[in-house]
Amino acid sequence: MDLKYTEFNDDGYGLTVKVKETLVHENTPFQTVDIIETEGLGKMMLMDGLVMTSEKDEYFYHEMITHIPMISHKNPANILVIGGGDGGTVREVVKHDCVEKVTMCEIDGLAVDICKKYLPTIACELDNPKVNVVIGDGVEFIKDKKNMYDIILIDSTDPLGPGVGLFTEEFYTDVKNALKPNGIMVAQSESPIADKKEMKAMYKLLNKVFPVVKPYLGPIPTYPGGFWSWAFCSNDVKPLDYIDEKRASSISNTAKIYNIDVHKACFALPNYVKELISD
Ligand code: AG3
Repeated sequence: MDLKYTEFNDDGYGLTVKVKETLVHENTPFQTVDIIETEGLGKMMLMDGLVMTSEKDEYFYHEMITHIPMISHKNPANILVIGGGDGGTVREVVKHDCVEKVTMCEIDGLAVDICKKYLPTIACELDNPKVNVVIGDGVEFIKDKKNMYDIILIDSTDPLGPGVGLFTEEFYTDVKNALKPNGIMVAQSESPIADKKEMKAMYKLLNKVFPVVKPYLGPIPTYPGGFWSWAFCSNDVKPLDYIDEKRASSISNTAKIYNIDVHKACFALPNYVKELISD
């Protein structure tokens, strides 16, 4: 039989992958987690039926969410990842030698265990001694953290299910207060092709909270629309104010996506996206 999986977007089209077999189908207390063995993309992880990551194309997302803010900071030492239970973002963060501590706060402990077992090339740094995995709700975790982190990365699902609380003005305000001076938050901010409504709503809230809010863009073959955005937010740092050239070149030596040209270019926005994110 010819098995296929399609994630449709709201406009009724989507990406289809050929599936060899389903390895995991688990209802955790928070969501459904699937691991499917695909024909061309290795293992793929779905949450509530939405594509989160695949072995063959995960770097498009994980390099962009991580290295753009990390290299825009002079000395990122204390890092917080909210969500990101597959570990891909943490794996990229620890590539920066200046990092002293990474805390990953993920709500779904079972999802982390599944990723460790089935996606070892992605989850491989979760046991690194610099990494502290907290299983809990990021919305609660951040509340009493003040002036603590150099970089905060919001590696969330879509604004649905357990991810909803990570798209509110209250949460963004707590994140802002948890940043140190010169700190940067980057949050995944949906597809400028498939999720225009969600993006507009998210940037409206971010603009209320942070003095600096700039989207950046990149391709992701397996996400809706094939094209994705991240929000670069800060109290005091503008994108491209600073690029740590030494770390940028050492990271780009082994990266598949990241280099200084990509870093500089990703903040260029098509006209309709500029319009979408302005109030
Ligand atoms: N975070 C998921 C981004 C949202 C994807 N949305 C979708 N497929 N509808 C990525 C998790 C990777 N660490």
